[in-house]
Amino acid sequence: MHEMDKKTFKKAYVNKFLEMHGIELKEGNKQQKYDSLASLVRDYVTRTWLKTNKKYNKTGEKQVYYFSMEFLLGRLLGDALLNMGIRDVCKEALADVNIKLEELENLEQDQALGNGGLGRLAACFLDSMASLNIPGNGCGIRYKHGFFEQKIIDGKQVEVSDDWLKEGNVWEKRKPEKAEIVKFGGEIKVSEINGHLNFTHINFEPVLAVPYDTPIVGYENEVVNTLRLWSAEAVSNEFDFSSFNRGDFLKAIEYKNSVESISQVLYPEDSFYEGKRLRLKQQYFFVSAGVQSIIRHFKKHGKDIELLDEKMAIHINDTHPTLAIPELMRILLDEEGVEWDTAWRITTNAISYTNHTILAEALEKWPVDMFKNLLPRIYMIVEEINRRYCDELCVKYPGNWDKINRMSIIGDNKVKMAHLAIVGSHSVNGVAKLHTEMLKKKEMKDFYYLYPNKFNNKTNGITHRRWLLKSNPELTKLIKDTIGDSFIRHPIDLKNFERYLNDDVVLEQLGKIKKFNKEKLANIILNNDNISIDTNSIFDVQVKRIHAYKRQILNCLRIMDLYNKLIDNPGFDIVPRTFIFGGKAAPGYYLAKNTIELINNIANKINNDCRVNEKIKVVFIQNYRVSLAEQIIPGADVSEQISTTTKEASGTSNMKFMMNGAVTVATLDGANIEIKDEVTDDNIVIFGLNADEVLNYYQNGGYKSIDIYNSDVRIKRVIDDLVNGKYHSDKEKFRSLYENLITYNDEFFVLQDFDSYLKAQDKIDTLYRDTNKWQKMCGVNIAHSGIFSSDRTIEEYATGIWGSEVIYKNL
Ligand code: 26V
Repeated sequence: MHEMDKKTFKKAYVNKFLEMHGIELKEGNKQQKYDSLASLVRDYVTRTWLKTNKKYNKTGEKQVYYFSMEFLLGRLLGDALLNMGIRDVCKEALADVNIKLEELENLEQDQALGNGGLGRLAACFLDSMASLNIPGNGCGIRYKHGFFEQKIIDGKQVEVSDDWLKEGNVWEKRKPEKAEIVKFGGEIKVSEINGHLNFTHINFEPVLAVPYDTPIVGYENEVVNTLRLWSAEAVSNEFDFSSFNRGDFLKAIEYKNSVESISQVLYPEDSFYEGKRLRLKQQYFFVSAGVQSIIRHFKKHGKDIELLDEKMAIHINDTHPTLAIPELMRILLDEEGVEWDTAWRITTNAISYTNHTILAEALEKWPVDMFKNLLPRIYMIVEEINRRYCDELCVKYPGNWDKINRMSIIGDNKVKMAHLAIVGSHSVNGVAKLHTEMLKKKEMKDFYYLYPNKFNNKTNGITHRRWLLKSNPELTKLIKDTIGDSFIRHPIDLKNFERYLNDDVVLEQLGKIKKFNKEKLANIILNNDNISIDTNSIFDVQVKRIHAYKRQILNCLRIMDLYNKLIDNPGFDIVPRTFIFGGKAAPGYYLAKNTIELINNIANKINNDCRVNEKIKVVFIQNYRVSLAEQIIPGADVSEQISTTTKEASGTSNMKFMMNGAVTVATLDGANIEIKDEVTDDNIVIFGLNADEVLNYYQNGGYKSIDIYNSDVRIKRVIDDLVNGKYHSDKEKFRSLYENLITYNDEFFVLQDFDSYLKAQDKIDTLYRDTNKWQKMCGVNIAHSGIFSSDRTIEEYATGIWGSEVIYKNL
C-alpha cells in the first residue's frame, strides 16, 4: 500500500472511531478501539480487493479454487497490516494516541474453522497464493461454531462451544446476491427427449447457500484474493419447494432447523471417520455451492464451457471435498448438455487431490444407502463413473476379480472416497517425501501401478510471513540486519544467515532474542495457567493435537523417569527443563483425554514437589490455537516431533519451530526427514525406529512390549507408576493408557523407542550446556528453514499441478 504515513493513518483512525461509535477516542473501550481499527484496515484492504477482482476479470487468468472443509486462519488484523505494509505506521500512529497495537490485536477472536494441520495448511496456502500473485480462492464452510474452546478443569479437558461471531466479524462480506441452491434427497425422474436422457430432480429439500467472502491479502503486492465460505439458510417462501412445507408451520420450522444445522458446527474429530449423515451433507453443501458459483462466474464471461479446464483448477484438500468430481460432472451433463466423455475430460483435468493421512481409521467410506438417499443424482453419476472405470480394470486385469473388487469405487456397500478422488483427478499428491512413497508403494499401490503419472510429492510448507515476520519481529530484525531483507520475498535466502554463525555477536543476539521470547511466553503461562516457570531452563515443547500416534505418552514417560532419577539421586545434574504441552483431544477420544489428564497430574505432582521443582516443571497450556502457537513457538528451545515413524504424514509445526530457532528432537517421520537432510545430523537429534523397522513389525509381527517392560527397570517403574496411585488418588485413572502399552502390545512402539528417546534427551542436555554450539545449531535451523516456506510449496503446486502462471512482481 502506497503513500501512507503516520499522520494520515492517525487522522483516519480517529475519524473512523468517531463515525462508528459517536464518542471520542479517549472515552472508548478496547473492544471499540479494536473494532474501528479493524474496520479501517478492512476499508483499505477492500480497495485493493476490488482492483484485484477487476484485474482478474480483465486478464481472464486461470483461477485456482482450493476446496477445503477447514480453514484455520487464526487472527487476521496483524496479518493484514503486515501484508499491506502498514504495520509499523499503524503501530506508531496508535502509540501517539496511547494505544498499544498488540493489545488490540489480542482482542481478536481466532477464526478457528479447522482442527489442526490440514486446516492450518489451507490457511498458509491462501497466504502464499496471494503473495505469489496466483489467482487462488478458498472455498469452504462458514461454521457458526468453530473448533471448541478447551478449558482444563481438575486436570480434565472440558469443551466449550466456540462463539467466534459473537462480537461480529469485520473481515467477512455477506453476498446474498450470489447465493446458490443445493438440493438434498428427493427422487430423480428420467425421461427421454430427442434420444437424450433427461434427469429431473423432484421432491428435494432445497438449501440456500449464502457466500461470505473474506479478503486474503498478499504481501506488499497489491493483490487481495478471496476466501469464500458458505452458510446454509432456509430458502424463502417464494421458492416453490413442493408440498413438504407449504402451509405447514411445524414442518417449516423443522425444515429451517434442518437446513441451518448444516453450517452450525465444525466436527472436532480429525482422525476417526464416522459415517455421519450431517457430515456428508456438509460436504455436498459447500462443494455443490462452490462448483455452481465457479461455473456461473465462468459463464458470465461468455466463455465456451468446453474450455472450462483451461480457465480453472479445483484442488481438493483430502477426500472431504471429493464430491466436487460428480458435482462437476452433473452440471456439465445435466445442465450444460455436455457429452459424458467431454465432461469427464474437463473434470479430471480440472481436479487434483491431496492425501493427508495414511491412518486407515480416517478413510472416508460412505454407506451406499445413506449416500443414495441424500444425493440420488450424484449417486447415479458415481455409479456410472465406477461402471466405466471397472470396465477399464477388466480389460487391464482380466479375471482378476480380487483386484478389481479391491480397487472399485463402490464395494462392500460403501462409496470409497479416496478411490473416487484418485480416479476422478489428474494429480494425487502426498505431503512429504516419505508419505508420498508410502502412498505409492503401500497404501495406494494398486492405483500407482494403474496411474503412475498421477502420483507426485509436494512437501508441506508454512507461511514465513505469519510464522516468522509476524510472530517473531525481534528475530526478523536480526536477520534483516545481517543478511538484508531479500529473504522476505525469497525465503530460501535465509541460507545467507549461516555465514554469520561464526560471529559471536550474532550468536549472542540470537541468545538474547530467545531469552526475550521465553520471558514473554513465561508471562503468558503465568497469566493463563497460573504457573511460574524459570526462563533459564530449557523450554521443551510439544504442542499439537493429542493422539496416540503423536505419542505425548512417550514424552510423559520420560518425564516420569526423570522425576524418579531426581528423587533417587538429588545430586543428579541436569540443565533445568520446563516441559510444555498443549493441544486438544477429540471430545469422543477417551485415550487422548486420559493423556491430557495424565499430563496435568504429572504437572501437579512435580510442580509441587520442592525436591525437584527448581529443576523440572511441567505445564499444560490450555486452549492451544493459532494465536497461542504464534506466542509459544518463538519461545521454544526444543521442538518435540516424536510420532511413530510412518504415521505423521508431514507435520508442519516442526517447520515453524525450526524457523524460530528451536532444535528438533525427532523420529525419522514425515517432513522431519527432510528437515534432517537440510540441517544435517549435527543440528537435529534423531531417535527411534526407522520406517523399514516399523513396517517390518507391522508386517511380520515380533514386537512384544511386555518383554521390554520386563527387561528395563526404568520402564517397568514408570509403567507401574501409571497404575499405583502415584499420579492420581484413583489408581485406575490411567488404566487405559497402561493397557494400551502392555495388554494391547503398544501399537505405537512407545516402549521400543523409550531408550533411544532418553539418549536423545541426554544429548540435548549436553548440547545445551555449550551455549555457543547450541546457538549455532539454532542458527543453522533458521538458515535452512527457507525451503519450508509455503511459497516454495505453492510454486510447486502452481507449476506442477494447477498450470497457473507464476508471475513475480515488485522484485
Ligand atoms: C480427517 C478426518 C477423518 C474423518 C473425520 C473428520 C476428519 C477431519 C479431518 C481429517 C484430516 C486429518 C488429516 C490431517 O489433518 N492430516 C495432517 O495434515 C497435515 C497437513 O498436510 C500434516 O502435516 C499432518 O502430518 C497430518 O496429520
